[in-house]
Amino acid sequence: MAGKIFLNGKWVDRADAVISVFDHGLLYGDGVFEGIRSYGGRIFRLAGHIERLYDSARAIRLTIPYDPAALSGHVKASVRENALKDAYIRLVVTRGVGDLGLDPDKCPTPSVFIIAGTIALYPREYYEKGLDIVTVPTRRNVPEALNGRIKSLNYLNNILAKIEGKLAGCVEALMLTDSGFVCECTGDNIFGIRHGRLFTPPTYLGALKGITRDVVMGLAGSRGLKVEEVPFTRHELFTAEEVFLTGTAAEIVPVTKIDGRPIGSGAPGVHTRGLMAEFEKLVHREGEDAYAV
Ligand code: PXG
Repeated sequence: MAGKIFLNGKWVDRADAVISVFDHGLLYGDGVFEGIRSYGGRIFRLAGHIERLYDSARAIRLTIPYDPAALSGHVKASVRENALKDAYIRLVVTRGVGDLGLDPDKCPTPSVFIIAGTIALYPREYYEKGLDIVTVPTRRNVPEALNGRIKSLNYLNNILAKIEGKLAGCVEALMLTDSGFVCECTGDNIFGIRHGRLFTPPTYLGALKGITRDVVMGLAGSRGLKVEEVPFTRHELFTAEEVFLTGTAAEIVPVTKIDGRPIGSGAPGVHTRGLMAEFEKLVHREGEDAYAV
């Protein structure tokens, strides 16, 4: 086949992978997406990502013009087309081309594209020493305005927080809810550990229901940790024994300082390191083989 990027049913070269300036994904951020990884040619939690994409689309009344099985097939093909083993896959569905008004009903055909590339891994140092993060002034969108469970193309809320975090010299930023509870980071979920409890904000506060978050909650039991989804404030993080972030790109990354307060001993904790090791094993054991057709 000629190309490497899936665009509306065709495989095209990078240079030909172009979208109209009238696409509402660009004009209004009207669309949904997933960031997916493959390890050794196996796509990790593909079914979970596909399900979340269809849920996001349903919530914004966007009809994806493929059934989930066909779309999963195209995601697998994107890995093969690019002869990749360890890949980062971006799957995007936009409202499609319309006019210069908001009305989504003027967009007859959604645009669908899949980019499979190599993953830019975070520096090793982040995993060995842990991240220093900061709470930023920009609050997470209130779910009543734009539910964080919808993985939409509207990332300006997160980008503003990212800018503020970087201005403060940090690679990740902690976002609070409107009422001051811990919500999540700009592209990662957050967890704390204390007295055998693993706690993370409930998604109803506006956090994304992360795929990696779900995996970690599943692994916690084997380490004797009791999982709790509860609202909490920064104080619970400052006084936690361990804190870490989860995301498809970051996987599990320890946090060792928040707003100038060292977390626990100031080094990645025993449970965090244990979960990182379990996660590493799991991603190589599980996953749908992109090359089995
Ligand atoms: N919260 C938010 C707001 C996210 O965007 C996660 C949590 C983690 O979810 P998963 O399902 O990946 O465990 C995300 C992840 C990036 C990047 O470059 C990350 C995400 C999206 C786009 C880019 O780090 N989403």
